[in-house]
Amino acid sequence: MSVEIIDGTTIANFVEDEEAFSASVNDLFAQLDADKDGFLSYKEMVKELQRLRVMETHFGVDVKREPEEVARVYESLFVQFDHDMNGRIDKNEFKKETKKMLLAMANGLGSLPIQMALEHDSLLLKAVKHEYSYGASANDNLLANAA
Ligand SMILES: [Ca+2]
Ligand SMILES: [Ca+2]
Repeated sequence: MSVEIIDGTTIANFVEDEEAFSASVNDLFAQLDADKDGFLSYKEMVKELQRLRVMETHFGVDVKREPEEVARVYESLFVQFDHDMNGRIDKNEFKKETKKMLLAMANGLGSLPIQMALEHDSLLLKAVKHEYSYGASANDNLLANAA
């Protein structure tokens, strides 16, 4: 876990960098695909949703929910990912929906930076690191131009 400053631009830049974004999403997909069959089952997805604590926190405040309610939300999220409704999520579906969710989050954040506690392997932390490396290479270019 690390605390980072993040804003909408950081996320949007990361998502729009096709190469960096694809690599990160593929990593995450491989991590979640516990039985390595190339698809995410409902069970595999629920694990990730639980890890992200989608339902347990609301702006960092713990909220008690009924188990039935949690299950309903997980199911509706799963269906949202499962575009062709075949009961499993393939890499394309996962990437498309993750992109959509991150862009929605970027829009929500706008240009107002907020402080967020990010897990070490989360996509958002990768977005922050992506910005660092992008900033670093931009500086290199400036130095190269100045020389
Ligand atoms: Ca699987
Ligand atoms: Ca599917």
